[in-house]
Amino acid sequence: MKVLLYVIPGSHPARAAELVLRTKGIPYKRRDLPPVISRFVVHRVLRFPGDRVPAMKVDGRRVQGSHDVYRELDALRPDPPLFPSDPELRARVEEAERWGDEIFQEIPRKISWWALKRRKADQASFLEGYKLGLPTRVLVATSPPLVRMAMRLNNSTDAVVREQIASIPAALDRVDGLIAEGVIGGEQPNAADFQLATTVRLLMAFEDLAPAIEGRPAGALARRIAPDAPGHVGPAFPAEWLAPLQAQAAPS
Ligand SMILES: N[C@@H](CCC(=O)N[C@@H](CS)C(=O)NCC(=O)O)C(=O)O
Repeated sequence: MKVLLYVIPGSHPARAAELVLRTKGIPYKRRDLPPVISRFVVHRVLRFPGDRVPAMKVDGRRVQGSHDVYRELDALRPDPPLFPSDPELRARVEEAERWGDEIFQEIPRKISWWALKRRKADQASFLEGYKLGLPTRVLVATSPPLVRMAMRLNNSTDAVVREQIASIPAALDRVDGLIAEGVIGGEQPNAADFQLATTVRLLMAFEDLAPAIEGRPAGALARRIAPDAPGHVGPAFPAEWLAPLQAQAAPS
């Protein structure tokens, strides 16, 4: 069986797909693509139905999007399973996974382009370990048009980024709640663990956000599931945008 996984550097759902492949012990090859250009390559050149990563070929068969990738990998190698056998718990895991896929994932996606535009040198930290065919310093030096385009494609406006940051405390509460209820955080990670922990892990790459996450169950889970995530972004956001996080972190 030949598995090819298409990713872009720093992509949290792509990282999650890779972690699932490793957990299941499925041999795979990774193909690294530059962001934005990846959309054209994935859809037009590689002929996937959509234009995003994770995208995967299994013996030439195309599977795209974390939802479908997880289920494909679970069918290919059922052990260890990505979903609990108890139907009620499975439904809760699937609900958490869907929230991660559709809502929670968007937070770091939208804020990262905004921050990396302002902290150009930090882009290099996301490229570690990826092969894009050009030296990192060349990729970083030539990044501005790509970053501007990524901001447009992801709607990373000031207002949206501020709103996304303000939504982080409630999102982390939800992750902590899922851990407390035993939906995620068990000994054997399930689909929602991979989906949510990789998003929390990417948020922890931001110096502005890490203090509000470290020390929470969500932070510990993220470090356990995705210990070696690349990326580091120094202070980037205006203090007033971060106020909702500080309000929550402060002792009552
Ligand atoms: N919810 C989808 C999201 C896929 C997605 O948006 N992937 C991003 C990377 S995190 C992408 O392909 N972006 C291309 C780009 O920004 O140019 C999933 O988990 O599969």
